[in-house]
Amino acid sequence: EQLRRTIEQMPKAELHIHIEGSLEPELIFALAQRNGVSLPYPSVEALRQAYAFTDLQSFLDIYYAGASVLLAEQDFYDMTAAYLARAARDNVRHAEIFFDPQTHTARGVPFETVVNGIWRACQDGPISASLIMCFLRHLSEDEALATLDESLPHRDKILGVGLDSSEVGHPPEKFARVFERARQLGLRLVAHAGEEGPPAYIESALDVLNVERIDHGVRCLESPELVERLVREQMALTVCPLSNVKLRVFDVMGSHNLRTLLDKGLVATVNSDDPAYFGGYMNDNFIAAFDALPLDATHARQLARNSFSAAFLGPEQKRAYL
Ligand code: ES4
Ligand code: ZN
Repeated sequence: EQLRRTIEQMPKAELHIHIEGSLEPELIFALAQRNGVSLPYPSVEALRQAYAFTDLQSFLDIYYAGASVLLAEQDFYDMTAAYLARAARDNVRHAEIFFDPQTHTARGVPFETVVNGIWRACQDGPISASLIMCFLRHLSEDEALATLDESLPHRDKILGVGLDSSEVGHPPEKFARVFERARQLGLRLVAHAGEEGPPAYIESALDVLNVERIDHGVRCLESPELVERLVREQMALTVCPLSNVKLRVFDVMGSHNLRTLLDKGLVATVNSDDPAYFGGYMNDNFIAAFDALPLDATHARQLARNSFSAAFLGPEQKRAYL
């Protein structure tokens, strides 16, 4: 109906997309064949059937297995080009793309192969895009610091740093030094917090890491004091509705707190997280949430507006969208 067309046609920014999570099963199989990598699944259908997650860790195990087919710079280019073309169809005009260099350097793929392939696709792409390098929080801070050092020759290609992978047991404090170093280098700062982890992780991401946006952050509602602060500071939350249901952060979409976040004045945005694994891209996330929750066209426009106000764009580019 009309609401659906409004959602589809609105210009929007995507601020929470893991590029490795955009790798569709068909492309995983094509790259496996091209690179002579053998997969533990006989077919595209069998791989897709393995996408039955019970929590974040059960997803991450399959996500890291899928990424194992990425070896050459062209593989990273093709993956990124496919995402950008798909996002453009959803009227995404700007994307701030996460990548996980340690997932690849640990397998012997050079850092420059990863960043150059992704970056070149962004240069060639149909929409504006920039790169946020994420540290894997299940690894040590020393390994994150080594990754930051490896990125320095590519400083001009990287807008910021983030923190992803297994949240519980790996609080933001573990990465205080590497985020301080990144801040001194002029990198923008974000972190996943309050997806599976408690509100205290959101607070330490703000107080210890000095992040400028919170990725997910949906568990903030468990702390009224934290909500008051996030509203006061107009701190954006990059919410990922389909991801939250697939990883059982919420049992069903009808239980998602997106409407409540907006009602409280929080700067929530809608994003796809790992679209190839969670059942949809940007507009699919909007439509799934809007079908299940009491949200109307005013909320849709607010979410699109929030996506540009929270984007790391220059004031003149922002004004063009706001
Ligand atoms: C992720 Cl949904 C999510 N959470 C944490 N780390 C991730 N990496 C890719 N997707
Ligand atoms: Zn994420």
